[in-house]
Amino acid sequence: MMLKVGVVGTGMIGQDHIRRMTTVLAGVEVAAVTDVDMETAKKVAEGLPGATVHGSGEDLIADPEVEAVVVCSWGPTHEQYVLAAIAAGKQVFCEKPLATTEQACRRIVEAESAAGKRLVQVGYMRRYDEAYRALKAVVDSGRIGTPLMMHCAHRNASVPPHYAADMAITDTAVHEIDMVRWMFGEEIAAVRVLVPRKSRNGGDLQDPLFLILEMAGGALVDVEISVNIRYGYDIRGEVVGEDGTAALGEPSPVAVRAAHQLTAPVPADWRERFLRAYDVELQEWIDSIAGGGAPVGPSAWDGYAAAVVSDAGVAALRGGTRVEVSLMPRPALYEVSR
Ligand code: NAD
Ligand code: ISE
Repeated sequence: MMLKVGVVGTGMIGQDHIRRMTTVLAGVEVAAVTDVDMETAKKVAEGLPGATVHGSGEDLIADPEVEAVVVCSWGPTHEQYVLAAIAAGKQVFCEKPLATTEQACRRIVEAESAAGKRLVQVGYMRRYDEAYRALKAVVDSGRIGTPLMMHCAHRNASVPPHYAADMAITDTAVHEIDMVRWMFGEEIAAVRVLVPRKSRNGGDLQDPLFLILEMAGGALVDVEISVNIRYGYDIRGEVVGEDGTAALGEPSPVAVRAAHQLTAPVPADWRERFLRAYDVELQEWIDSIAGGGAPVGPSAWDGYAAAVVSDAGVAALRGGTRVEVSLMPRPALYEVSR
């Protein structure tokens, strides 16, 4: 049985997910694509024999050949496609963020709750990364005692020209916002954002930023966001517990000692660093929904909670103050998520 998927947005991650669905993963076929940039969509479809190129995301979602939808367009456009997929009763994997505002995510949560079954999964792939899973296993085992703090760094070598000021929080830090909710198994209660001296590499962006997330249980998480660090794509995380610490290992499988130097490659970007995590994430999604099942990965509720925290982060950045996070009551549909 092949699950027939339609992809909305054929940019960087859309093309990367199409590559993995056509050459790496099992049980899936890309049956349709669309993009507001029709030239790109048509070019991508040339490598997909039999795939239909649709003029809009809505047409693609309505196509009876399309059984499930993968949304890889820009964040502010996610809501319309996720809502259309829910209305059509089709499963939808939406790249992060679920949507770029709390209100948009709330509308998605409400629509899915009204449908009465899980139809949405959000692309928070750290939960599928081998290193993050190993780190969580240590934390959950109790070996380092109760976690007190976590130090995180999220460094991009560079970002594209359309990357706007708030995206350091809504598009980049949002990964750590989701990850710590999952890692600690609790919500984030408040956010502060500290602003260091500006990097000369960041143009008009306030880069880097330093977030402090207060967990509901009292632990503190700091997150360095650097989006023009130049030297590579570097993702770090260390949990400090009462009795020990545990950190993500170095991603490179090799370290070379030569000519009085110790060197190891640093990934170029997210595609390289999280290559396997994206594979596992999408394969698990495909396997969970094939044959009419429900997804078990990050839910619309997780997408909503992350958006509320990132909204609070943006307010904290603009106002220079500590901003508390207030979530709506969690609908019954999501009681078992996370
Ligand atoms: P991109 O700019 O390379 O591609 C986005 C594509 O969407 C473009 O081709 C654009 O023309 C298209 N598009 C824009 N509006 C559209 C609309 N209304 N309908 C259809 N297509 C539309 O960006 P990207 O880096 O591929 O990012 C896309 C999404 O994936 C973003 O939400 C981003 O946050 C997310 N992303 C996730 C990860 C991850 O690590 N999980 C990594 C990169 C990007
Ligand atoms: C991008 O959208 C991603 O999701 C990447 O994982 C992240 O590192 C980058 O900062 C975002 O812009």
